[in-house]
Amino acid sequence: MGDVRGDDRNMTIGEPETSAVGVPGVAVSMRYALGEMGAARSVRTLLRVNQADGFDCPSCAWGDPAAADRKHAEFCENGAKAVAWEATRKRADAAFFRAHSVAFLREQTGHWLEANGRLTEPMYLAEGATHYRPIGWDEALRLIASRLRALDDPNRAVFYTSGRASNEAAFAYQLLARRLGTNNLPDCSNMCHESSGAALTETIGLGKGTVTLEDLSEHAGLIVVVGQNPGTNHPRMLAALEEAKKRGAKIVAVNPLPEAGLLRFKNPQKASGLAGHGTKLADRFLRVRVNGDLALFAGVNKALLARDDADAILAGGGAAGPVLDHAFIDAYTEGFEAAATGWRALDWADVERLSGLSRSRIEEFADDVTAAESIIVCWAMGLTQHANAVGTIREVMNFLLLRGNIGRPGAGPCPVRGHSNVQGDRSMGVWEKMPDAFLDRLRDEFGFDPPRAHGWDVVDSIRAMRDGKVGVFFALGGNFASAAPDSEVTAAGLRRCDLTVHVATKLNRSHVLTGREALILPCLGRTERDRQASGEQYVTVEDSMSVVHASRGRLAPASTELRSEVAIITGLAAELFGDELGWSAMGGDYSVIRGHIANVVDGCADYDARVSQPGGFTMPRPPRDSLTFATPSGKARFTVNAVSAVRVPPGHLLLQTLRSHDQFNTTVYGLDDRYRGVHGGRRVVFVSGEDLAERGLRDGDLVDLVSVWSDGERRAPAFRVVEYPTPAGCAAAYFPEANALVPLDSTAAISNTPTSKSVIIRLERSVPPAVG
Ligand SMILES: Nc1nc2c(c(=O)[nH]1)N[C@H]1C(S)=C(S)[C@@H](COP(=O)(O)OP(=O)(O)OC[C@H]3O[C@@H](n4cnc5c(=O)[nH]c(N)nc54)[C@H](O)[C@@H]3O)O[C@H]1N2
Ligand SMILES: Nc1nc2c(c(=O)[nH]1)N[C@H]1C(S)=C(S)[C@@H](COP(=O)(O)OP(=O)(O)OC[C@H]3O[C@@H](n4cnc5c(=O)[nH]c(N)nc54)[C@H](O)[C@@H]3O)O[C@H]1N2
Ligand SMILES: [Mo]
Repeated sequence: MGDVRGDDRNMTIGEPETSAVGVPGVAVSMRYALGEMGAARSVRTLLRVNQADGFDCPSCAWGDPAAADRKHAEFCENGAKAVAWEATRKRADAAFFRAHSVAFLREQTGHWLEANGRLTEPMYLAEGATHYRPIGWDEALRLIASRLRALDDPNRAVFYTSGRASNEAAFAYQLLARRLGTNNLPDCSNMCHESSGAALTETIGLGKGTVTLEDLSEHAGLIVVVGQNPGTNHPRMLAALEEAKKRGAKIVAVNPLPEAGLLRFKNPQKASGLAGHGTKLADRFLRVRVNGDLALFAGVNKALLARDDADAILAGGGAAGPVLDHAFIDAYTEGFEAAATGWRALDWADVERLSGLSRSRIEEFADDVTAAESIIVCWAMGLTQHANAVGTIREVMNFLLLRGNIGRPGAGPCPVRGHSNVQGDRSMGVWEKMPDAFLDRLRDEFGFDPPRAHGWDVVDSIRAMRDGKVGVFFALGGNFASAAPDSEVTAAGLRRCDLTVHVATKLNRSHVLTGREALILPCLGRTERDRQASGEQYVTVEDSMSVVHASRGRLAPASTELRSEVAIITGLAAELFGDELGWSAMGGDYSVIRGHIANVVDGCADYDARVSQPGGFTMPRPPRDSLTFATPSGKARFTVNAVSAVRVPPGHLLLQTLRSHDQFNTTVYGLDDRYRGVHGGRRVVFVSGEDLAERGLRDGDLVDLVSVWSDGERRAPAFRVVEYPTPAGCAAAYFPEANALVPLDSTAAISNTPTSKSVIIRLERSVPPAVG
């Protein structure tokens, strides 16, 4: 495949940077925007990003400041790249598909495929054909409907969602799938924050975060940033961290890598950020081993408990010590004693070995904790994509509960979401196992019985494809082939389907790893005007802080043939089911969908009126709003999490796969990872000097990465070694180049999330191809 060959002929490696953003960031975003959009269009478009009357940035899910506090330019370098990527003037039109066979396209890199620009009209690949050819919308929708109708079981259809779909599109989409009779609604969240949702639902009865932007910038005494690289993936978060620092909050960063964005920040929105050294961010940097976080948090919890026990003795006769919030624990939680027994029995030697941190470092962290009135823990993929991810996040919740850090200002869990509307898609019912209460309301609203059996998530969908159980694979956005684990198994699975359909803005690898027949349906992006029967439409989205608000595109669509995601879904549904549920009214006027959302989705009463307020409204979060927990007992739960970490056989390394600064997931904007000193290439593996010396390898050598798993080995050839300050025994390489190494069956307990941050590999010197 194209991504195996790579595009790295001119790669250079320099020193990693020690601060994020500042002038280079702004200059880079403008250069990229100008290249894709031209000057006037760049300025006009970028000024609309995240404004109350503008569109929601299609990049990450970070929250927006209150409407009155928004800056003139409320976007970051990487948001600007995402906007320019969508608003580009380049086109992959019918002539492009005439010129290039699918076989040729399959050989190109993902970077090359997307760089051809926006898709312009529906394209169809007939069985046995070598090229995609144009097809009319009516014919395309009729074809999909006929293939869906022909399935002997609706569960032979799979409906994937990527997290960019609006709430209106997501709601209509899940309705279509359930009306058809299946809960096969895998989404990108299965590979992302599923572990967070599982741990939070179990411990606090709500599968998402509880903090607001103001909690971070204005109230928290201590902010712990774990397994997250905000300088690249949530750059606007740095502004909130900077504000927190200014008023005296402390920041602790927990990461195997000294990421530039965790160390210092130069604010591009301020004159002082354009010169000078910027703000120091992390007060303490804990260089944890990959997958060492469960041990670290169990260790700090043990330390806190020991201090509390000691205080109790000093106070004489069992009086409660001040270290733990016993009043909170007694009133609002259950399970404390069992958890405490576990911490007392925990051996410091195990904590040190598994976390890679000394006891004294962890005791220092405990000092930060006891000094802080209120604590927020932020985390992302560094915690969620491990075998023990759910246990790790439960232990983070133990950490917060011990001092009552929830349900008050400046305190609580903050899983920082990825895709701009991934949280909203879940709220709207895109999930293979929505609870019965939701399905009951769906039944009452629409008068049909939704299926109750749980559907397939991403990993189970791939297994089903592999086993020939999927007839139709339909994707609302995303790039399933490149984002999913075990690239070759996933590719083979897609090719076993009868029909693959992709609603997309740009060409990607998933569109060229096709079923027997395939369709590409080009849609409007966030930045574009959306006009339907009742006039101009807006859509709604939910950010990481549970704020729901409107998003309005203003640009002329990339092609007159594009349809909105809502129009495509409601059009297909009308073709499939006729108009019994009012599909054409929904497609013609999105407020009709919002009316249904109000009746079906929890916390959305009066939805249409509330989202049209500037800044929107916040979804209910009972743990924060009223210290109520929707657990079986009504209390927040302490859990017992046996300390563990992946066992790495001698001579092997634990590989994490991560994002460079120049990509949005599988979309590669460019070949630089500026903050880590990598320029002009992506096939690199970061390894510590100790591990290189042990293997007789040097920076610049070419190695194959070989992953080992019970079902055999997987190989990703020809990566350039980069000596890097990662802990000994750990390595890193970029997603999606390294996805071929992630075994399909290597998933997190409970959440079934692929273990993209815990892949056991060894390095083998690459054998240069024989010259012939
Ligand atoms: N520009 C841009 N923005 C994005 C994205 C993008 O690709 N580009 N993607 C979006 C999406 S969908 C998501 S989910 C988020 C992802 O946001 P992140 O989670 O920040 O993304 P990753 O690059 O996967 O980075 C993971 C971080 O975790 C660290 N890490 C790895 N393993 C461990 C571990 O075992 N323990 C600890 N403590 N740390 C570890 C890595 O060193 C790295 O700093 O970003 C969103 N925003
Ligand atoms: N090894 C490894 N694998 C990972 C991860 C990792 O850290 N390591 N991270 C995982 C995570 S956190 C996630 S969220 C997934 C991401 O998985 P996906 O969401 O499936 O992948 P993306 O790369 O975000 O999808 C990009 C494609 O979306 C389409 N697109 C863009 N905008 C729109 C739009 O407005 N509408 C429509 N219909 N299509 C649009 C474009 O065609 C583009 O090519 O990957 C996961 N995979
Ligand atoms: Mo994600």
